Amino acid sequence: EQTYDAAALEAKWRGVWDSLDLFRAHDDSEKPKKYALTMFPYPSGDLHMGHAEVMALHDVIARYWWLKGYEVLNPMGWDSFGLPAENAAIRNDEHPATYTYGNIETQYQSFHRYGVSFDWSRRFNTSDPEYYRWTQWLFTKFHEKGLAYRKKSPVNWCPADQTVLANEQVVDGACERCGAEVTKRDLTQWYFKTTHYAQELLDSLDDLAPTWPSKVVNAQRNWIGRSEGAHVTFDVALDSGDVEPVTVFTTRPDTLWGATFMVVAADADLAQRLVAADRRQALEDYLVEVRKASDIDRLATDRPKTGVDLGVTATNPVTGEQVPVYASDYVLADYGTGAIMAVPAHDQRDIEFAQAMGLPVRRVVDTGEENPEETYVATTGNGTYVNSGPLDGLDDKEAGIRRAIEILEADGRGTGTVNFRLRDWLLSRQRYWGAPIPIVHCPVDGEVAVPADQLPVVLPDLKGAALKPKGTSPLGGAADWVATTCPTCGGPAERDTDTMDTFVDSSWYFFRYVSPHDETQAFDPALADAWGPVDLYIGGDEHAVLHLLYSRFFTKALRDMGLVSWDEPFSAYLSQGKVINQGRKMSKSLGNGINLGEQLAEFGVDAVRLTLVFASPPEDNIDWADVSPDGSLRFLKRAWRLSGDVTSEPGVDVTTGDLALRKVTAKVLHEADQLIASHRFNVMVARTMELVNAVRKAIDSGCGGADPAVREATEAVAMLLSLVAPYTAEEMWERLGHQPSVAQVSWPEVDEALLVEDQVTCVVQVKGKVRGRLEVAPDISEADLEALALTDPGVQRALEGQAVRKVIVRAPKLVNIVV
Ligand code: ANZ
Repeated sequence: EQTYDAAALEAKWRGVWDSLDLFRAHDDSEKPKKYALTMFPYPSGDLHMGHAEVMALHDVIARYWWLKGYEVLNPMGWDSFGLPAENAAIRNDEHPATYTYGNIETQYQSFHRYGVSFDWSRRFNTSDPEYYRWTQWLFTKFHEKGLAYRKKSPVNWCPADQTVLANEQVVDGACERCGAEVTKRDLTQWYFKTTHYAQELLDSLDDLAPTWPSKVVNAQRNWIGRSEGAHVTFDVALDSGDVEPVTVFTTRPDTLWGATFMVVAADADLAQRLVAADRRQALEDYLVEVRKASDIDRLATDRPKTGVDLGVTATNPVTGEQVPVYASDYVLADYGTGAIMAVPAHDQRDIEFAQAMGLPVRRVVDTGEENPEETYVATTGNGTYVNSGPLDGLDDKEAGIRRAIEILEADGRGTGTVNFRLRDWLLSRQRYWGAPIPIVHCPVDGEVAVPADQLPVVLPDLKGAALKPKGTSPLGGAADWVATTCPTCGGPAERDTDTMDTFVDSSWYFFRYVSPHDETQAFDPALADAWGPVDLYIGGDEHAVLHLLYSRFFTKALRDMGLVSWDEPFSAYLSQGKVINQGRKMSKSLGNGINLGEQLAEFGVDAVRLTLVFASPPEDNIDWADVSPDGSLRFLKRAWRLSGDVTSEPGVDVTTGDLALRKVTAKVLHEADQLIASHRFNVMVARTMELVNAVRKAIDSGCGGADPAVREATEAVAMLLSLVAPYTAEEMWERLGHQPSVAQVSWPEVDEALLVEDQVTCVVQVKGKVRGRLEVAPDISEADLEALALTDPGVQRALEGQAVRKVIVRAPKLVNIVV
């Protein structure tokens, strides 16, 4: 009698699988194609429990598709540029590549051991020159189309890390990484024009909504942030005597009659242009404070309102009134036009500002609530317009907005417009370990893109202290590298010294997988059409907005360049929960981390994978304190033992087998299809466990190991288990007398006849006496059962034409007729 030894199975089958080259995706296959993708890892350290979870879930789908007869593209690689490698290099006085490629090798070994069905022949790293050459090429294409451009703008700046931070990296005014107080800096930076696709990125979300999690769709909708409203122009009388027209964006042009002052963003150029000479110093003093706050702080409603009177007035275009103009930090420089008309009666932030500064409040919509002029609480709902000239008496907000826009458009003081919250993507970084921006700055020709045949622009070899942040890009220190010639005129020129945000690398990697070794193009358009778009993408919540939105933007841009025919990259998206421990996120400080390597050593790959898939629906968190890898291991042994108890030969005629067991097998296989389609992998595992119990019972107490139904059921167990516990499944398959690999079998067609449920007997009573018995399906509906009962001959006789008063139906077992 053999024993189950997880480590031995792993060692045995890994080698066999490698030699069989099971999961290579063939471009020329006749089979229908599927593209399964899971987010590629960042190479910091070894794989952890989070990776283990997502890979286990992802592999269920990929392996299932193979069994269902698809040619499956299931690639893997590394997102290998980025800051941690650079910081480690500075610490250890080495090259970032040392850290990066060392960790990649470690992670590769772990993936390999973990038995995920990746096509390793397509592996690449985004930091390989063979890859970033094409990242750079795409940048030049975007540049050519006007989708990549430079502009000077205030950016969040961490004085300690000496780098630009994205808004999301600023928490309570401090750097997310080091805690230093973040300031603002004006820098010339590269941007991708994501806003060009704002409307389309929003519209396509409707198509994705059925197959993407609603929280991701909603997060993207909010991020894109479409608002309908109007641009309204106020004339501001400057103290120089000139008049400067200032346009505001408002979603409530209907409240213009209540606009009692104007506010401009304190840190916008506009404030500098408008401010009266005797208020300039006050503005400068105020700005020192403003630069310390993050946008998120600035928009917070509970923040005390502060600001500066700019000493000039504006003309309200509908009332003709002169209203004061203020600068404040609650108005953002880069949203709308950076200036607002303040309607304190109906906007809470405006009324708080009015209260703080002693400015007038005028109600123009009577909502029936207490008057904001007295309460200093803004009313924002629908109501009847008052004090609003031509709008007076109207009582519908939408009608009011329409009317106001008509009035403004009639005399050229405003227009209806749509505004988006989405900003262009700031993609340049003053760091070393990224793809260099392939632009040459020439005194004659200006910004010149490096031609395709001169790509890649290879990173100069810098390491250790040369990488230390100093506020300018480390690439600037490589004088020989910076000095170059202009591709257009051949004269002396300088290379751009910024590198690209690593999100650029990951915005197109799923294209590269279709032809990863192509040296002539970024990807083969025909193969992209053949394989793409990705049928199911699995990844974490933290990428709900940035990575997923950037990838969508890239896809639309590439479509418009004629490089691909699809316009959304990921047809379906599944966001998996986290692995936590004892109710808390795993962390060093809590000391509750679970080490993947130790779990694998103790329970084996299959038991860990099974535990992760079985624990919960994929979207939910898994608390490692609540699961039992030990129980998973016991189950795997139980399943494995079945394969030793089957005594019939492979290929035996199963139709002569025990009918009851055959029905259980058919039902489990049938349900598994539906469960996998709806991503309820945990229930699929539960059904597999039920099947194992049924076979065990059949062997021990009924038909015995020779019954063909026992073989049929055990083979089904091996096949189902191959989705989650491939080593055990492969061993079972061999013990059942088959050649490897179970990963290559065809999912059996289920005989419909076996799915028909057995009938149950229903008793029909008339006036409390049994008058009939019906053989019905166990899931018969109450209505069907009632109709059937009333037409039963015995029941008809008992009724003798009496009127039925009531029928009480307890499907499927009882019908009681009252006359
Ligand atoms: C007057 C008004 C009256 C407004 C009212 C609202 C209510 P969303 O929906 O988020 O697009 N606003 C415009 N630009 C701004 C900026 N740069 N910083 C801060 N606030 C700004 O919000 C649009 C509304 O936010 C605009 O409509 C404007 O205030 C304000 F009863 O204009 B409203």
